[in-house]
Formats: sequence, structure tokens, C-alpha cells
Amino acid sequence: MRKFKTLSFAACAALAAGAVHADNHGVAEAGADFIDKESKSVGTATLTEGPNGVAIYLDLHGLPPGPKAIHIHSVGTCEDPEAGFVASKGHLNPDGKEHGLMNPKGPDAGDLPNLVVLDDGSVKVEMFTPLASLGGAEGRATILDADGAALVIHINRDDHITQPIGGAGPRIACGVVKAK
Ligand SMILES: [Cu+2]
Repeated sequence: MRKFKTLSFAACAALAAGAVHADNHGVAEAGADFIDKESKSVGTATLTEGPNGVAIYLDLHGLPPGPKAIHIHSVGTCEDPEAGFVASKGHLNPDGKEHGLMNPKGPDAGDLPNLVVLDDGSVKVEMFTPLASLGGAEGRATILDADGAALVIHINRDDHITQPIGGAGPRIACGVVKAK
């Protein structure tokens, strides 16, 4: 038993070291501060790079209850809250895939599962995307490229197949992803 534990620890340490040196070009963690269309703070995201993708932990409040789409949009700006955060452009999608986690011609690299906001307007959830990398990694889209990226929340759920954004509707909150 003791021997097994020692071996497991060594394997994990090796995996972690590989991730730092080969997989993320030096960016291990990033964060985003969300604002709504009135520029009010509505919570945070913490993004952590790993060897197989990026974990995204969301801690949000002040949102309308129910299922909401969230995506990685291709430009790192939330400069236009009143206009509905259109400056963040479309999804992170360097390979030109169709939208949708449930689409045979998708997904694009900005696609994520839906959030489900509780009746009190809050949600805490961790997501994981194998399609993206913070600083760049083989076969994954780069979140922190020259023009950055933003996490954007929409008013409706994403049906994960309808073009171009799964029927998600207008954008209600936005957070620019920044390296920590
Ligand atoms: Cu979106």
C-alpha cells in the first residue's frame, strides 16, 4: 500500500511538470471578472491550464435564474456593456468549425456546457474544455492570443446545435480573460 502511494505521487508530479513546460507556454492560471449590461460586477471565473484542456471555475451572482449559455468569445474586451458586448465578437474558433457540442460538424473551440443559475441569481460550477489552451498547446485553440478572449454569458440556454449560437440570444454578462 505504501509503495503504491509513492508511485502515484511520482506519476502525478511528472504529469504536472510536463503540463507546465510543454503545454501552456508559461500560462498556468487566468481569471475573469464579469460585468452585466449595467457594468455591475456579477462574479468571477478562474481558468486553470492542464495537460488535456482548461478547467473553468465560475462563481457568479446577480444573474437571471435558469439555464444560460456561456462561451469563449474571440476578442478580449467587454468594453460595450450597453450595446450587449458585441465587441467580444464571435466564438473562439480558429478551425472554422460549426457551433455546437451536439453538432456532428462541431464543436467550435468556444463551446461550453450551459450554466444553470439558481433562483437567487447565483451559480457556482466547474466546467472543462479539451478544445482550448490558455497560452497555446498542440491541437487546442489559444485563449490568450494577441487579441485575447472573453467569457460571455447569454440570456437563453444553448441547444448545442442550432447555428450560429444555439439559440442563446442576447449577451447579458462578459468577463475578459487575463493571465494571473
Ligand atoms: Cu456566446
